[in-house]
Amino acid sequence: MKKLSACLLAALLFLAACTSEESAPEPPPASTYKPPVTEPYVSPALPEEWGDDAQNLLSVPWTVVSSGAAGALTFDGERVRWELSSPNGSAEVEGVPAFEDGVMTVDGQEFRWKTLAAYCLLTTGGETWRLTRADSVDEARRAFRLVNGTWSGSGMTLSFEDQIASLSLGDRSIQGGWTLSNDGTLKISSSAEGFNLAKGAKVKADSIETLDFPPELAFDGDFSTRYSSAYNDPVTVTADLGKTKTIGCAVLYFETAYSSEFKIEYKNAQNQWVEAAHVKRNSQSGVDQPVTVPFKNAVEAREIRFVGLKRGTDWGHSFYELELYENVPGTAEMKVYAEGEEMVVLFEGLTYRLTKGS
Ligand SMILES: [Ca+2]
Repeated sequence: MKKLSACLLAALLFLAACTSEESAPEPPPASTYKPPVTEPYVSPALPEEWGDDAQNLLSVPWTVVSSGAAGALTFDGERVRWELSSPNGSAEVEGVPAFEDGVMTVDGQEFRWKTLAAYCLLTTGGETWRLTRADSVDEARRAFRLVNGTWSGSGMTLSFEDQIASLSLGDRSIQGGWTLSNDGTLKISSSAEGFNLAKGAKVKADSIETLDFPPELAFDGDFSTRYSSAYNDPVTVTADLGKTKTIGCAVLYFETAYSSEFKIEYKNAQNQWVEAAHVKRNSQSGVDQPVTVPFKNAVEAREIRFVGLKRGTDWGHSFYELELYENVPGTAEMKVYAEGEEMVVLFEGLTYRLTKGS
């Protein structure tokens, strides 16, 4: 998988619609696809005493997408059904579930799980399976065939490896976590969970408001804790990532005390601080409106610093989190469905027919 620089990727994704026809001399035909009409999935009511944990696990059906295996975890409002078929054999467990201490027991078998944005890691019978949401088991089974391995054709390559999907089209590419909904919408997001390179960095600041707001609170992955500077300009927050990483973008989640002008700098191989981005903003932005800062070029660096040049309010510079990513977060959305042995992809108004294998 070729990785483009962050800016190039951002620009290409943004300009996708205008450039795709020029870069592909013989484009695939325009789409005439109509998504299948399916009944919306109605999640069963769960007993209140089961709590949020059960809600996360049983309010949608899940299908197994671990490679080499097929299966599903479903709940009909009363009974849980776990079906699995893998090279090591098959299993079927069904019964009324019981929950205790984060463990679900069905017919004597224990299930432990961790639900992420689009996935569930389910451990049972001594093995862990990767599951993805599906709004009906039939759809899930059909989708299961599509979300494994590498598919290519018509200048497009689409591959699924572990929890990461990669789309490559001409000289554009995007890589990240993915979701597949029951109408066949496949969404790839390049800011996948767990890819924030700044989390847990060693940090220091030349200014803090009080000891309640030290800079490490902007690197702890917790959106309820924050850094805040004293009420002055400029301020500097320096993060040491522990080792050199490729960084193409920062994402800041400001508090009410936002910065109206700031720079992100990195330390180059000659130990000089170099500007990666310089941002001037007019409007306030809270924790629910992250500020994405693409770097001019992706950089290789171990140390990164935030330089708050101008405060947006009379208070200091304050943010809940400063995240760093290799790529500019972005999404690519397409329709996919199976037709015989082919995967048909509808993307930017064009139809691509892919076959399995690279
Ligand atoms: Ca925080």
